[in-house]
Amino acid sequence: MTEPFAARRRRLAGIVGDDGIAIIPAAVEVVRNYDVHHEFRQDSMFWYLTGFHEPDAVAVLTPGSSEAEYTLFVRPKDPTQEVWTGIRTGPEGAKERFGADAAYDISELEDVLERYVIGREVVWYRSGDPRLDPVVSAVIERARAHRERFGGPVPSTVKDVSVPVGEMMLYKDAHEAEMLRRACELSAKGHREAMRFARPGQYEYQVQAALEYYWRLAGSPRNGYPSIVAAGANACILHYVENDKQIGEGDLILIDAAAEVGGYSSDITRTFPASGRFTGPQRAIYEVVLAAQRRGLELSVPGSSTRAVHDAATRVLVEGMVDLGLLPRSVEDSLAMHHYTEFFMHGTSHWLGLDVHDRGSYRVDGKPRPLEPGMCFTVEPGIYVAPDKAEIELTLLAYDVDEWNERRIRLGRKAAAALEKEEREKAEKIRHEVPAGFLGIGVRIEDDVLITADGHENMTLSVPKEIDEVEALCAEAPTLPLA
Ligand SMILES: [Mn+2]
Repeated sequence: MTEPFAARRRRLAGIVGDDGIAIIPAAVEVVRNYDVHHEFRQDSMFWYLTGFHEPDAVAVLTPGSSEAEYTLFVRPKDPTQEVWTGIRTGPEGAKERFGADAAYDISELEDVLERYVIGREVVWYRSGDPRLDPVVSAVIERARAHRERFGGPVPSTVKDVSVPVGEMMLYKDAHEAEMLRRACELSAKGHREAMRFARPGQYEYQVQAALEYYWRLAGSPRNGYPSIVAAGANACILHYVENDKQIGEGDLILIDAAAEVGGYSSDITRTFPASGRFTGPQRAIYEVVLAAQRRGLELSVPGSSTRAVHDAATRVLVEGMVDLGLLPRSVEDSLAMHHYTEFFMHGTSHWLGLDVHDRGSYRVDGKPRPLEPGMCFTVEPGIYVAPDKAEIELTLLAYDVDEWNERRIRLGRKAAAALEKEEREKAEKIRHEVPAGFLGIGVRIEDDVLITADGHENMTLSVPKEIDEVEALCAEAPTLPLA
């Protein structure tokens, strides 16, 4: 299967043009401990353009070149090494099976690049790769020296190639939509089994095993990101991945976990009671988060924006927080003074694709980016009442996030932070007692949507989230044997 990759390279080549060259590195292997590497995961942008799965590779596009418009640099064939670490494609294979016009041993990269950049004015490269940065700099430097002697154009500009590729990646093609759908459906199956399987007394990692068993069995080789299985107050730690605590009788279990299919990740969060029944306070918080999530989904339509989704979901959360006594002031004050960040401290949405937090800009021309068909993102409001929030201090200072962001650009990050601190210190503070029954409750509900011509497709709808449906599924017998 080389066609979707070739089509993407043609589009990027159109942007790079005959006076440019694009250099895109693969991911590198990372040492975990002596003689052992972390599980290898290909760089998403490199994969998007090449479909090539090995580390230590570089893709180069030179549009209009008579020699080769697409070149892959790869690890050489090496029978001794291959016995230890697996079959390598090698340069010949890169041409035959991955559509490269030319392919070289990665050790020839600098020599060949030196030839390739001559006559090209723009180098499309995202700096930050510690192996490749010095190579690209050296090659540009030598091209300048070459021009002084022989004349001709010189690479005078370096542009971030991840900007145009990020724009491309934002609009999912039919193949990508299908992969995402499959990742979502398969991930959903694991979540449904987790609701059946989990019960008090188990360890969080045992529930994790049930989820991941399903994914592997259903054909996903790997998780999209480290699974979060958080019981009780652990749910208030946003990126909790220890997953090693015992599940208590009255705990809610928050699971934020999903599998990858064809490199594409789903991203699902559900929160359900270990005992199978929500308590009163858990139900109260859950209903607020669910209402906020529904509101966010309503706004997940063409012409809207992830900002509009966030603002609308946040308002519903704040109405609930004020109603439940989590916050003392009016809804308008709590919004303007951002008091809700005590309990809701993250965004509602992020792009989703090959990366669980996919590339692509959230704003264009200084404004929230309008949603368009093919865009894929999450809708995931939450409320987290950490156990140490029995009494909170709130600052009576209204501010506009956009204004503060603008100030950060104008003054610089450090000066803006100092000013912010000063304003906060000057402002009046109040103390508020949080109703004790809510302490230690954390709830997040997250679905994945794909924007369509007239609305959206919710790809993770098959995991229940209505309270009675969640309780009904928790009451079902697990299909996996309990420990
Ligand atoms: Mn997410």
